[in-house]
Amino acid sequence: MKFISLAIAALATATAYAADSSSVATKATADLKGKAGISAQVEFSQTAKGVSVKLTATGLKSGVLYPYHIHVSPVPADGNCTATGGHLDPAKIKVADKPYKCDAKDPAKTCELGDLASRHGNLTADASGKAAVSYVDSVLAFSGADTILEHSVVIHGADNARLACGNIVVAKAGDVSSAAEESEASSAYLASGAMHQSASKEHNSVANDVEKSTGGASSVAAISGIVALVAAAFAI
Ligand SMILES: [Cu+2]
Repeated sequence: MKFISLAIAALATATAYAADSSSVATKATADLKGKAGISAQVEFSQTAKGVSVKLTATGLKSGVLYPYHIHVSPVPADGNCTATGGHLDPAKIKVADKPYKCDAKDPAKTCELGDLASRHGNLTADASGKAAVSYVDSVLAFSGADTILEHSVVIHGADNARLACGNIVVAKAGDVSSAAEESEASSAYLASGAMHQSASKEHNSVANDVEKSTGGASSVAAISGIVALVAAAFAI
């Protein structure tokens, strides 16, 4: 019974595959811009251990620490980063009457959900002003109270000024390389190169995801595998 409803959900989603796959999204991107000359791209993708985050930024100054977070509100059309509000914190970890100290070893209880910098370190640039970070975060999600969708990413300067921001949007098929490829890639730059692979390669990536899901990955991955299969069937 459960399988049938899953299959129906997958069919319904596959029908609307190109238009809106947000109900079972497992990949998202954010394109950050700002007036300070800093730009950044972030890829989020669901893995069995959490959400993989890959960020590359340019236009930074080396020797400066740049905090960055997921903020509650989307960036408006005018690009005003201040309008993104505060950090994403659905569990209300940062209450006014206690000092906030994010312990990366206990993120669910001590860290604002959006406080990526406190869990994974501030961004720092090389001599050419580039930064690249890649990690799997155990508390971010693609659905439910802890979803990252419909929110935004903001990079701050050392003075906390908001230097660049962009919305987290569901990735179209092929925008983000598969989790399997990501874990094998030796650097974020390699991974971003893999983003621009051919259509036939993308189908291989989908096959990898399905294999993973049958190997006992989360139900989200399983649903995405079914959707991918059905979508592939539609494409043929
Ligand atoms: Cu912030």
